[in-house]
Amino acid sequence: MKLNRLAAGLSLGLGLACAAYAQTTTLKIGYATTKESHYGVGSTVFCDEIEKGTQGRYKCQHFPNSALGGEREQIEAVQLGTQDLVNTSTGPVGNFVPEVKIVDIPFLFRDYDHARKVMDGPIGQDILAKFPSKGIIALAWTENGFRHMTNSKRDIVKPSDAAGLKMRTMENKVHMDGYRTFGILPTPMAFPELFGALQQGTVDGQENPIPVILSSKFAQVQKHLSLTGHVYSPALLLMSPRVWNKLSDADKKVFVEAARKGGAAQRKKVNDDENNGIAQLEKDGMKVIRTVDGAAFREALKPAYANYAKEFGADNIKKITDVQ
Ligand code: EAX
Repeated sequence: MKLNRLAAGLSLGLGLACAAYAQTTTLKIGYATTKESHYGVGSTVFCDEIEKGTQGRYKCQHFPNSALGGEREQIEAVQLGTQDLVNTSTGPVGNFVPEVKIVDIPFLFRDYDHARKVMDGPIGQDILAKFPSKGIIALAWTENGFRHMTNSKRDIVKPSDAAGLKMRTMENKVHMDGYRTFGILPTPMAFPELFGALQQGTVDGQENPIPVILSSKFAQVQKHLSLTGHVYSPALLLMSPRVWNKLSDADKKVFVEAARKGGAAQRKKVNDDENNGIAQLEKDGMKVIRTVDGAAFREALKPAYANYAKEFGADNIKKITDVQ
């Protein structure tokens, strides 16, 4: 009798332990840069929030430093369902969801406030709604930051200084078409190959936000940094529909809210890096050009803008630039 009770107790305990175990789903989240970088900070807040909000039923395993591949590969994996989450720049996203391309236009946004207001407002939210029909769930906008040029050859103040430089770009046609008007020779390449390409001199330069230049230690392989801020680089927390479709409505709300909080934390880290990181890069040996001739770059871009207007609609571009 006693033994029976013990056995029953044991099996009950084991059953509960199994149930608790079975209830925890670990989601794979990937991103391009380190766990300490803006992507890592945003992803960590997101993951902490889903764990709290689902009482531990969901948690994450982080794959920083492009461990799961370049951003295009990770988005494909999310679409296929072999990866659960990716915190990615919009770089390759327009190849999956064409409606995203408009926010990749150079010199579209005046500053961070403008960009964030558009992303969080009806225009940005309408873009997020385009993802499910392409087999991807867009939980929220996060952020990569305004992009600046670095190179190993010379100071860039105006477009003629950039002319002739072989620059790695993202796999993004909107960027490449714009940068050609600066005279740059754009070379599209996945991010994981970039450090080696800079080191070996396969390309002269690249362009990325301060948090990426810092966390990827580009100061080791690039001498010149020009604060061109020539394009805003939005980012997104994307999720596989395979996981999303299993969530209850309440859990879906938890995930979306968590992604928004993650995005806010990521933006704060971008701000911090913009404020403190440039001095750090100077200490690391970079020569920083703060007096970039923005007007000359905008002027150079005019022919590309005519094409953007054709492709995206001048009205749609104006709707974005009009946001105050
Ligand atoms: O998203 O590819 C790039 O240059 C991106 O800015 C980087 O991977 C972070």
